[in-house]
Amino acid sequence: MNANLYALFASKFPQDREACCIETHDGKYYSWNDLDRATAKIANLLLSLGLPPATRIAAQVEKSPEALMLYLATLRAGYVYLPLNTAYRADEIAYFIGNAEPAVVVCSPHNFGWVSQIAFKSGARHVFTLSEQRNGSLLERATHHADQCEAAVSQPDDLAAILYTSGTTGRSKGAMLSHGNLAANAKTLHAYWHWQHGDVLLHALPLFHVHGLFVASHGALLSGSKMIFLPKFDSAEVVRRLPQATIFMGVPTYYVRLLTEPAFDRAVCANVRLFVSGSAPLLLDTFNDFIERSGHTILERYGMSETNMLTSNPYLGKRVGGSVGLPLPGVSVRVMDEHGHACASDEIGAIQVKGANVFQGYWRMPEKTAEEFTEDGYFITGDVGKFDRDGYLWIVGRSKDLIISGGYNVYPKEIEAVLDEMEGVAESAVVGVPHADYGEAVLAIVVAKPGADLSADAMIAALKQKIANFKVPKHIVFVDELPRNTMGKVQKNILREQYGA
Ligand code: MLC
Ligand code: AMP
Repeated sequence: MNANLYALFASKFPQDREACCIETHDGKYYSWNDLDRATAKIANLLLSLGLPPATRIAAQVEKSPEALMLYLATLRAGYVYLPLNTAYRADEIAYFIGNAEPAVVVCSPHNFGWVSQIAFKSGARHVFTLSEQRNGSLLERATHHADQCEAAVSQPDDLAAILYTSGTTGRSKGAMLSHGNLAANAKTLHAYWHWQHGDVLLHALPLFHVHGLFVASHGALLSGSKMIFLPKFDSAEVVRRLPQATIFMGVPTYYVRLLTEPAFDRAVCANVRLFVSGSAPLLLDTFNDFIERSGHTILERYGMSETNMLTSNPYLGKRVGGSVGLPLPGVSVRVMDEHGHACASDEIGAIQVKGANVFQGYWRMPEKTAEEFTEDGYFITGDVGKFDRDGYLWIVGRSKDLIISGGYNVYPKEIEAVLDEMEGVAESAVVGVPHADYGEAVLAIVVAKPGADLSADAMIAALKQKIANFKVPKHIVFVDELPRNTMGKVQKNILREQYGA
């Protein structure tokens, strides 16, 4: 049997292929036939390039139906999709492209100059452009290709996508996800969240992370449901569109912002059957305020780039605020103490997971991959938590040094390295502090070199040229020295306490 993920989706398209598959914020309609034909054309264009199997197709493009089609076409042609956050700057893109060595890079027309330079230098053979307004060389070239294309024959372990993510240390690592990994999770969530034909997904998430690209889109594709595509999250626009939707998904910041909209009330949500939150902790206050305002209990779930979704509060049973719910069917989740024994209920330990959803390893990093798995094949998530007596999982912290700001991951080490290279900086420490809107915000604590005259504003402006905006510290504090323990390690807990407010 063909394990190709596109073939799976195509087998679930609704009978009425002229029905609406995607509606955009500015009133464009795409039918299932449109989706099928356009992905065939793009897949045929990719196939015409004579690329070897498992070639990476990298994309740093604004959100649009065509951006989703590029992903689906890559699957259909049997290549490997590498989505990149649109906020990334030149140094970041150079790292990902240099590391993944894609043969094809697709970028926004206005970034063509610098992206193509990086791409060709790294050995890419083709650079296409795609704008959110449906133009650019990708579609111009694809137009000349046939609108039918048999999905490539894929094995379950064949790679479908590489997502760059965290790393407890050092630079980002490419998590390799196979057709089998993605299909297993998509099918599980389809059943667990009761996706059905006739659902309408209000899609406001970006298309370059697990949440928006896989969890949200795969659910709609597997159930033949329509998506309403917003180019980005805008709380007023979501309130305007929610009456037409049955499902909405977002990071906690989306829910915090929806609650600030005066027009957000029960009537707006009358048609919605499911609100899903994930990617970062949902505060209990937000969970409770949302029930009061909308009459809906948000379903919180937990996942990672390396694993897709791991746990979920139940669709029909009790949704517990503050908990990430129960292990999904087919996913084994355990909490282990430092001696490698399973923790008892309510005992805190390391969260480890196993299942058909768990990735194939980090791209070209076999040692790193080996380090992150236990001898009996469990992936060590780097999250710390506990199971309660009812079997619900609670995440209480992270053993990895990671800040999650508005659902985006920021690695303190990466920001510290950039800060430490700046003129006049002796050393720095970057921590996450509570933030009402983003959940956590990035704060930098900097020690200046003797005689250096540093300005926080100038440093922030300089950082914005070098790294993605969401990684740039919201504040920089100057100190004479950083607190250290007897081993000489910076005590970040002290900094978090001191500057958290
Ligand atoms: C934007 N900015 C952020 C930010 N997003 N700063 C910190 N954290 C963020 N998340 C910057 C902007 O660049 C801008 O900088 C300034 O903050 C104000 O912008 P904004 O108008 O507030 O930003 P906005 O465009 O509204 O974006 C905020 C957001 C967005 C929350 C809507 O970040 C978002 O959509 N986040 C979702 C991320 C996501 O999909 N995560 C899923 C990961 S998958 P300046 O300097 O220009 O003013 C995963 C696995 C799983 O984790 O389990 O799901
Ligand atoms: P990423 O590597 O971007 O996929 O981020 C995955 C990380 O996000 C996980 O390891 C968790 O730390 C965090 N995360 C995802 N969902 C939740 C959630 N519901 N609650 C708390 N943390 C979450």
